[in-house]
Amino acid sequence: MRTTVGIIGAGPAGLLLARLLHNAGIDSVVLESRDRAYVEHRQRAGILEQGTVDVLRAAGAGERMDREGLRHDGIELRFARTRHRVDFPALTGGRSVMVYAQTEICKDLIALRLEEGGPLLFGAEALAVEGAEGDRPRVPFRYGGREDVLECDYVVGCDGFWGVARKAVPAALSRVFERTYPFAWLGVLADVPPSHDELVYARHDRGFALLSMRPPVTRRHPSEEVAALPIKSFVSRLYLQVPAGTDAQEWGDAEIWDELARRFETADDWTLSRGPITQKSVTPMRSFVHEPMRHGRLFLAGDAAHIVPPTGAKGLNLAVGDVVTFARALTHERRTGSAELLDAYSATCLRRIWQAERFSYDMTAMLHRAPDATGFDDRLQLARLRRIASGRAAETDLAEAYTGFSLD
Ligand code: RFL
Ligand code: PHB
Repeated sequence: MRTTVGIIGAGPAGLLLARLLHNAGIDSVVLESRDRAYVEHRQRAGILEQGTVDVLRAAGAGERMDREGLRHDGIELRFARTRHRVDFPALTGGRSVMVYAQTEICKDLIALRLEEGGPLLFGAEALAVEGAEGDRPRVPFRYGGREDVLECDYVVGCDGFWGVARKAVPAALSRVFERTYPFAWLGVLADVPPSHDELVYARHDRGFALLSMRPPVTRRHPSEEVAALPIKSFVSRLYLQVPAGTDAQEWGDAEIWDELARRFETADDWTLSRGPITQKSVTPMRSFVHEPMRHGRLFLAGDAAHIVPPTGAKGLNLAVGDVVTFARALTHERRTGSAELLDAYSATCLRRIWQAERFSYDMTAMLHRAPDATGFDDRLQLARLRRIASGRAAETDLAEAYTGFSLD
């Protein structure tokens, strides 16, 4: 099999890249090791930066997002039983974010890709990337019990943190910058209207908690007589800081709600609405950057090259930034014959990535309680939060970083 751009992985990075290349008239093949249902239902990100929203719209993949997504103009910081709202448009000259789940972006992009005729192969596992230093990199892969080879002009590794692409960069040329954290997030989905209309990031002596949501799902009424009346079911997405290595099944549903209620408690009459928990999972926290993001004709994009702890809601947005940068660079090369943007790919992406690493680390450190935290650490966290709540400079820094750094 032969193509211009071989894309490994059909997460948001690989799927969006295939769409951007298609729009630019460049052919590609996407190899995805899992099946379609798995990719469409893997619960992950929920917050899109303004720039990500603009890119999806311009790519012709924003129609359902614009219909169903929720525009959010702020977040709430909660600490010492007080609440502080950060107003994004007022602090950033009009920017906001969108609540629209990663699962839905993947569904939209998969549908578009299949409509335009693919190729997008599910159940196709890339085994390696070979010949990245030469003109014809190759990706051997296993599909339907057989082994085949994808021959390409370029390979983009969009295969996430556990993929094979990064391993094709020789160890002598790789530099890894990494931090792991002694805590994780227990995440739940619950069939209950969110208890607040914006996200709540809570710092508490017992640990961090986050209240988020998914856009309401519209279902038909089960009874025939009222079938014409659609029912809106509301979905809350909630997270609790737990020790690293926690098994989600150790936590009973009532215990989760009790702990969330404690950590979100305020001095006013705010209350947490409870409902049936439909999904539970634990996410480890990590900061990770692999430099460089290019080796010859192999380019790394998204989680394959970098990971941020989810406190800054940046992972998916970084993946989008990388593939936009690659698609622009390749289009430029096709139009002008100049490889200057492809040559600058790694440095261009890394500037933005390190800003997001910095922000995600700061948010994590400000809001989580480390197991060995002292009273001094607690006081510093509160001082940081109070500085944001009472000073426009610190608050603007948060609002600018949360709504996203420019892609240019
Ligand atoms: P993905 O989504 O991991 O996709 C990689 C794909 O590659 C496939 N693959 C292979 N295919 C073929 N051959 C192989 N050898 C392969 N090896 C792997 C995999 O099956 C998979 O389909 O990476 P991508 O596309 O770079 O996207 C990155 C995002 O998924 C990730 O950064 C975000 O989900 C992070 N994240 C968040 N990001 C945000 O911007 N906003 C958020 O609010 C946010 N919240 C989150 C998050 C991540 C979380 N978890 C679970 C890590 C919340 C959580 C809880
Ligand atoms: C989510 O809704 O899944 C979410 C929101 C904000 C974050 C992380 C995850 O910082």
